Amino acid sequence: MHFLDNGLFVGQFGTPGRAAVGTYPNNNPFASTDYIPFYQAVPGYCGNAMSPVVTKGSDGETYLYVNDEWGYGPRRCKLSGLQALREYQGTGSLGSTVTLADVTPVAIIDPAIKNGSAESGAMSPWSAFYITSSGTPAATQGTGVVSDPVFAAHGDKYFKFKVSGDSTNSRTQAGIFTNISNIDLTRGKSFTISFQVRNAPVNGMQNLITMITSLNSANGVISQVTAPTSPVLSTESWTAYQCKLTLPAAQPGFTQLQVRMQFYKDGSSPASVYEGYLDNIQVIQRQ
Ligand SMILES: [Ca+2]
Repeated sequence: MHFLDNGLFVGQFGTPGRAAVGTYPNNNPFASTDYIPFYQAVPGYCGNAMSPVVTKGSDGETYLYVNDEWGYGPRRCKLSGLQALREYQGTGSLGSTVTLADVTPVAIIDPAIKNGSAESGAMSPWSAFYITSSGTPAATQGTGVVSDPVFAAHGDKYFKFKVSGDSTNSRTQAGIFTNISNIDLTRGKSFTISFQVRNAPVNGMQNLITMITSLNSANGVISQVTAPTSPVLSTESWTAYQCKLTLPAAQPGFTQLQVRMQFYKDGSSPASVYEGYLDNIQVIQRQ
């Protein structure tokens, strides 16, 4: 069975074991004579599946890879047409006409949109920025894209953030941002942001701030929301992190959305250069 993230039942597939192999000849599933048919490979049938992984294919379809303790090992199920699912929502008083609006979640950043996985090999459409508490620019400013298929969390490339410390031993920051226009806020003011993050083994960052800002036509800030909790920065491996940011209801003069990912290090030394790594940024707009 599969569901939308709001709990709505979408569909089900598969073959029950008994339907797959017919009735138990001895009416005893634990007798060896009844046990044997389970070792046949039956389409749609997996027994005791414990490690499902869902992924999106290059054809846009959704695939489920799942183990099968009973039979023939891992298998793949294709969930055809999931990308065509739409959610419609509307409100109205009893007896009135309710007009439904499409509120299907919209991907606005992912590996194929806005270079969310750095796979283009360049920063665009992201821009790097650096901030120090003292206001004196950091001597080293070296954020960019690194190609290393072995190290990258997704694909072959990742974003590497690099900045030297603040001249007064306070906070230094290195971040990237991108501005996105053509966002229809009637489709939702909440944004689910997911990414994979990793810290440098020596002179790592302290943490990462995730920020969504709505802007007007003069690039003035209408509102700004940041992640409520901080991701774990591990030097040993990539950590997958997800948060949901919701803009306030009133968005007067809204023209574009800014997504910002910002590493920082407190108590930094101007003699040190700090590094952190980011990959597989995905932002989904939703109700
Ligand atoms: Ca990548």
